[in-house]
Amino acid sequence: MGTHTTRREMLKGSLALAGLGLIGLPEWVLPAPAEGETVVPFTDIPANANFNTNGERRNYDIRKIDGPFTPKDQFFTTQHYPHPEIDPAAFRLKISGLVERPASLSLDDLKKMKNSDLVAGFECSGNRRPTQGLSGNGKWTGVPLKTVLDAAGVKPAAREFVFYGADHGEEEVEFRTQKFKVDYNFGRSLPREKALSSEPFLAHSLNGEPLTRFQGSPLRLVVPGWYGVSNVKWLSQIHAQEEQYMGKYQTRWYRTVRGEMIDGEMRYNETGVTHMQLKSFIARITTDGTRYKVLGVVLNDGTPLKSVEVKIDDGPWQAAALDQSTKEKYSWKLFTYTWTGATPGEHTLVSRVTDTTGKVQPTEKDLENKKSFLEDNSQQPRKVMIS
Ligand SMILES: Nc1nc2c(c(=O)[nH]1)N[C@H]1C(S)=C(S)[C@@H](COP(=O)(O)O)O[C@H]1N2
Ligand SMILES: [Mo]
Repeated sequence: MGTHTTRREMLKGSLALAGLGLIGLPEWVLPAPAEGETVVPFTDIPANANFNTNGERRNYDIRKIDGPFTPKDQFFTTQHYPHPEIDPAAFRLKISGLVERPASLSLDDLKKMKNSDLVAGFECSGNRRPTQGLSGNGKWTGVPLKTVLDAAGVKPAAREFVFYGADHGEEEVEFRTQKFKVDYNFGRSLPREKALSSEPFLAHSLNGEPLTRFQGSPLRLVVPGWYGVSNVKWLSQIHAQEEQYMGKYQTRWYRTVRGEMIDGEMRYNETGVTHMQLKSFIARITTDGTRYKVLGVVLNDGTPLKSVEVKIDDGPWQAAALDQSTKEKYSWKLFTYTWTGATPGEHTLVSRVTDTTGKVQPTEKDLENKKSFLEDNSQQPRKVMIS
């Protein structure tokens, strides 16, 4: 089957007609599998692979993407301690430290401030092959962090803002040759410049409904364009301080160890996990028996994209189309590609994304000097069997 058949098929629909001649417009618009279509299994995932889509640790089965937003009961969940249960009526967000007016805010206090919506997708920095299921996209409702901090009056000496979750557990903290057992809260921090920018957001709702316990009810931080770990769930306190915050989940657990060539010297560097690295992956391939539809996901820090491409076996890179339903700056972006002329046998498909600064998604080989597994944004080849 060649391009001609596809053209003729396209002409049958007025939707397709409207798109003719406009390069980059998808030939099919909605990511939901159409009636009569089946998902083509990936042969690089064992049939009995555990996608772990239930329970306290949950993946999102990306093969089920059926629109721009991840449904609340399918959004992935991951955390270090058990999900705490917080009564929204008794909930208070404490604002403490280097502020003029320390506060204790109820959910109603926050809802009375000027609320807005934020579309933001994110992945866990540990998200990787084969399932890529620690990723999702949501429409969050709440208050910009800056609104709350401005109301509290941040003092000039405040350099660092620490965000504590209500979840906690016993931890052994090491200092040189000593070890202390302490009751530890999940905590993350943002530097002053980031905290007081217009972007970080305090969300009480996901896709128009109150946050579920899994997603951090009743309130979480969302730092658009940053890896999931920044998005502190069950947020209970914001503390402004002068010193750098060195908590476990800030400086130790979430860091990347990589060798980098700097002026001809190999330097081993350890950096904190912050903004998302440019990434794309194929989420699902479906067929109606003749043509094959490839659906994929792009995640990054909000830098505009130049292109997404798909390569089949040793063929050339071919342009994929960005779906128009995921255009917001911090949304994940869905892309589509129609694969015609698939021959029987096993095939390898891979996607790569390029942004407008010229950054190209790296291959696995390009990342060989990255020793720790977080921030794996490498191109992911996917195998399918065509019968
Ligand atoms: N309070 C709290 N917030 C947390 C975590 C946690 O362990 N405790 N885990 C972080 C990590 S590592 C990720 S990837 C995201 C996951 O968010 P989700 O469960 O809503 O998908 O939450 C972040 N926020
Ligand atoms: Mo994470």
